[in-house]
Amino acid sequence: MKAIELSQQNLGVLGAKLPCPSYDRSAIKHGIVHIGVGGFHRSHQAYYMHLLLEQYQAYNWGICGIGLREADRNISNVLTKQGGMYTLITQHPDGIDNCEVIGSITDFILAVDDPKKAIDKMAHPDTKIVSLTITEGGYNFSASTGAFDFDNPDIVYELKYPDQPKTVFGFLTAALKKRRENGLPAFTILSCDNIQHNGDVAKKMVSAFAKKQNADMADWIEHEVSFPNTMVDRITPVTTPSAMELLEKNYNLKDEWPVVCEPYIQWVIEDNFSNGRPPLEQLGVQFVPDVTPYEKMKIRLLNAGHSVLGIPGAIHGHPTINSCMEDKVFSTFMRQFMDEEATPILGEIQGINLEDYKDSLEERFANPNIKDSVSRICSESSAKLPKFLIPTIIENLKVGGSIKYGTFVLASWCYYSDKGVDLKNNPLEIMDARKDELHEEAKKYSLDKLSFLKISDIFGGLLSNQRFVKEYIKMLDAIYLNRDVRDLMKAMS
Ligand code: CS2
Repeated sequence: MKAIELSQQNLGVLGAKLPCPSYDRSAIKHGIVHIGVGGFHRSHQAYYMHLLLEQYQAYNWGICGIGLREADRNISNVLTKQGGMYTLITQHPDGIDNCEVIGSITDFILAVDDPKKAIDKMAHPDTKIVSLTITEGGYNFSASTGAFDFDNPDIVYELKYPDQPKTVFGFLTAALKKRRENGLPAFTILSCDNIQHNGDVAKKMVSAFAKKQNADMADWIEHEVSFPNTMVDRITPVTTPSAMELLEKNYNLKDEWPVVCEPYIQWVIEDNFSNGRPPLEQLGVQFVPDVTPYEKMKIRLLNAGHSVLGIPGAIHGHPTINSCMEDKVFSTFMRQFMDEEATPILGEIQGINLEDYKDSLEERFANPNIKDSVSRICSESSAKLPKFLIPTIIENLKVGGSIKYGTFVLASWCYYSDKGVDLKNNPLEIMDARKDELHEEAKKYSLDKLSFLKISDIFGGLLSNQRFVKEYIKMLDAIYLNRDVRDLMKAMS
């Protein structure tokens, strides 16, 4: 039997097989324009908006997706073909998969093809929020100084030609300018990336760009645009062909790009919006005056915990995070990192029992049904580690705390970047915008043990800290000598 394609027209037939949107999708207005529609946006924010539409008829809060890069062409094609819809497959630890069709995204604009259309959409009176998942690396700042990178060629270009934007900064400022000219209120810029103080960082970067472009506009942005800080959480592995096969087998449904995720979901947001917001508190989203403790806890435990497993895990040959967790040596090492290095720095977090939180992270990481690849976790480590792990090491150095687990992960990362193969000589799937540079520096190990650490915008001042350097060299030598990180991790616990 020919599989049924996911489309508005087929929802009637599909609705008999699995939950599908019951709201009138043609009545949805785009209160939200989202830049960076990847798996995470679709398992998290778009899912929340879908629930608001289902349960609270929030017709003003539908989503129009925007892709800024050529690399977004695939998602653009699939979503356009499927009327913005996709299936969300929630994978429970007991092996049960819940599948439902999500309908909150109803349009998609590929800005590389039509920048004006994207600007007009953001400048439309219905748009109240422009939200972002542009990854940790998308904010265009130097990891060590935090300053906006004006040397980026795309930034140079769009500063010269403001009506031909390329990056998120050019698009946001062009759209805000248009709103101002049209007498419309500014939209909120809602960052949903894993960066501590993501709203403050977004504000700092947008303002730096705007100041250079047009001081008067920068002033308007300063006063009119709000940038709430947020903490977002839902583990969302890369979609593999098995997800498509599952839908075809169980529902005779052909979805070209479903999303898989864990059951857990959390969103904490500072209640500071320029132009209204959806009633997300109805769904358990937490609105708080200050998101700092939550984001710090999540980034320093969950995201760092992932890297602590993922980098040595890749070298050892564990394919997924759950396979790392099945290996007692890895799970013990990760928990010790959390207990001895991350927790003392976090201190007390009001209203949260950190022991329970860490226990729940262990359970989530161990979900055998999720199969979150270590290659996804290690991807873009050059942007992630300066936010997830290095600050914990720096803060421990300041107070004389333990640094051995964190340092071991950085030394493993050098080895990983140098060798590019696992213990059995299988090539590692390394995805990092700075992959070549990392490899070049790492492979100088036999000539200069500190070469990797000299990439100063990643490692900041670590190179000048004697205690750190001593520990790092000791670990690096042990890893190069022994090759199997697992033996060393076992000896450390
Ligand atoms: C992961 C995150 O990218 C990573 O390294 O730690 O994608 C993580 O799965 C999410 O932040 C979970 O909310």
